[in-house]
Amino acid sequence: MPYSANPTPDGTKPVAAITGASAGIGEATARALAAAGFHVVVGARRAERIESLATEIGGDAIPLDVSDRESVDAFAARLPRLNVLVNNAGGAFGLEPIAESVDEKWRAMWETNVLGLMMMTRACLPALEASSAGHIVNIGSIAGLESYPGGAGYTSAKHGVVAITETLRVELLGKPIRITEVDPGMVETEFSLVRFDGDNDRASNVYRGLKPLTAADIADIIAFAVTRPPHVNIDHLRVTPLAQASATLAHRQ
Ligand code: 8X3
Repeated sequence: MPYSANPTPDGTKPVAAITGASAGIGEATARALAAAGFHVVVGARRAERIESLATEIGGDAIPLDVSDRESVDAFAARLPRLNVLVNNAGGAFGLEPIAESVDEKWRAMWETNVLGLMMMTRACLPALEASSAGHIVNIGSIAGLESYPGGAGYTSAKHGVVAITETLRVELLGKPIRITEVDPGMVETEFSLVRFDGDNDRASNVYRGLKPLTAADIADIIAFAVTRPPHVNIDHLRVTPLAQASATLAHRQ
């Protein structure tokens, strides 16, 4: 990993907080940012997982449910300082057409992907600004740029993330806080297993016959974005496997 965190004025390690860090992109990002010289604070609901990850990378673990305001505020209050916030927590639940929408699944998608991201951002903005070199990285999705059958609960939430990122870009103009959105296509993580409620066959079928991205591929890109010089803002990155041209068009062997 060739990336190196920008130095802080007092020589201490910059702090990065990552939500949804118990697995997948969040976990891989925690490792990548620790390797780049950040002190990493990992948050997720699954406490044992983040505790062992924090021990491994020399960081801290704080239990976090981004859909619960008290949990979000308690997490933010425990951060000593903060340079980078990676809003990664979220996910898709189900693939039903709108005519068969399940209210609880939609509610869960909006609460984690949209409200959770907003509450984390709001709670962390003062510390990010105080750092004089803050950076918010929102993990969106190709589903925030396109729509596909059965995807509306997730695509509408991720379209919301795009709007939030763009709004932050203009609202934060003049403040020392960078804002980046990374929009991955197919990444083989627990994502599809969660979407299909643990159905292994359905989940593995998503990646059948092609080489998907790995969580480490996305973590590498996040590490690149947050280690650019402080005056460089990467607004937006759409990242897919070579074999995926759009949310609905992939080349399979
Ligand atoms: C995951 C990408 O296309 O399954 O964020 O919605 S997709």
